[in-house]
Amino acid sequence: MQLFKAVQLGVTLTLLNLVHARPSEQVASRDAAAFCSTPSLLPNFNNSKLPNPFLFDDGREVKTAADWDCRRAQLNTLIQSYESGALPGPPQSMSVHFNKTGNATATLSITSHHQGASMTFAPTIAFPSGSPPRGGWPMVIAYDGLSIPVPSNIAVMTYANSDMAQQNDQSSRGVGLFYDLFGANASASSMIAWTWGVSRIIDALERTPQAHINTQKIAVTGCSRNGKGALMAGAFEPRVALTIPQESGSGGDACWRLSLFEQNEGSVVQTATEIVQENVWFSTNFANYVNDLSVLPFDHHSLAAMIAPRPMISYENTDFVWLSPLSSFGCMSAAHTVWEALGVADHHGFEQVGGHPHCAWPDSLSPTLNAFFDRFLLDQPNVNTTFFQSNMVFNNVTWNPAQWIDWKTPRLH
Ligand code: MCU
Repeated sequence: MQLFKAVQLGVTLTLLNLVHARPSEQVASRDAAAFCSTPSLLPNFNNSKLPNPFLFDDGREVKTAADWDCRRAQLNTLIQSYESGALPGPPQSMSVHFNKTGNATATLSITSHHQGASMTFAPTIAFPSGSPPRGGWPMVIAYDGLSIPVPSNIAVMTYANSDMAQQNDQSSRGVGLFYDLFGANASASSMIAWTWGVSRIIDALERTPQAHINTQKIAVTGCSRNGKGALMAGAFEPRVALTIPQESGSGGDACWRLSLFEQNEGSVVQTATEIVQENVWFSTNFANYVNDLSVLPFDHHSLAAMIAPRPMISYENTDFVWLSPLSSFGCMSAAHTVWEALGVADHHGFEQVGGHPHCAWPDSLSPTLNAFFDRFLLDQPNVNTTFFQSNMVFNNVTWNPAQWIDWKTPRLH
């Protein structure tokens, strides 16, 4: 665990050309496409509070659920441009081999070919025992291994995301299988490169019926740095049915602006200025904005809200100040307004407790997790999933929603 890792000094931040990204969401008509389009950068944007998720870039209000689909498409473009780097589409061609390696284990070997380059990654699957339900097994994709308990009737895929895009330190920039395919100078940060891999896994499973995985019932999880990644995958890949970031902290379910506030109030938390020096989770371009967060036309409440109305529950640990616990609580409170607006507040959960090591699972949280699995992966629609609570005593820092959230939650349904 490197939670208290010292800030690395003297790192040169290379400023690359701005990316020109496109939304991956499908837009119904040409009119809708124009309505949802956005410049990739908004040079006049300035807001020290959390940006109102219910405003389009030109100031129009988000009024319907369809409007939210458009707003999501705008956020998709903006977040790629400012923060994550560009998320490519599928490769020119892909071949898939499903290999049973034991009674209840298999590998899904995925080879991508793109512009003369090729690359293979092969996540493993552990299957439940017995025969699959109609439609196939639900499945959890676990970034770099599992750190939450998963019910025995859900398959678990282990996805070696750190092989897809390394995340050791600054020397990991452009290193990993993703960059073997797209080139070391691809603007994609490691986190969006991992997202690309999740999308290819789902593509591969969609064309591999003999794997008996239900591609409508796929969850993504990871802890800490991998929790940041799980959140981004849920935000950018609409086929992810359930997103479960665990102790993702700053860069995950925390907001940049709130983490800076928490630091200014005297806590030693991870901030955007630190994170771009520590690792390659975000694009080189993001370093252009970390010293004046007001210019970001989104924050991570917007990233999380891209998941809405699909379900998400995030878990945080109050014992580790570095995770910026107030920021996560405030950020998810702000994101929650979008699920509320869409009439599905119980699709968004947040639990923040202490008393356990980083990325260890306290049994006390299992009922909330099982409820999300039961309802959204195991077809039990009536299970209660209203969970939103924090045990945090925010020391000297005060969470004052009115200071950060200046919007009224509309009704979009
Ligand atoms: C919470 O995730 C990260 C954190 O952002 C880093 O600053 C720290 O070095 O590592 C954490 C982590 O991934 O721990 C396993």
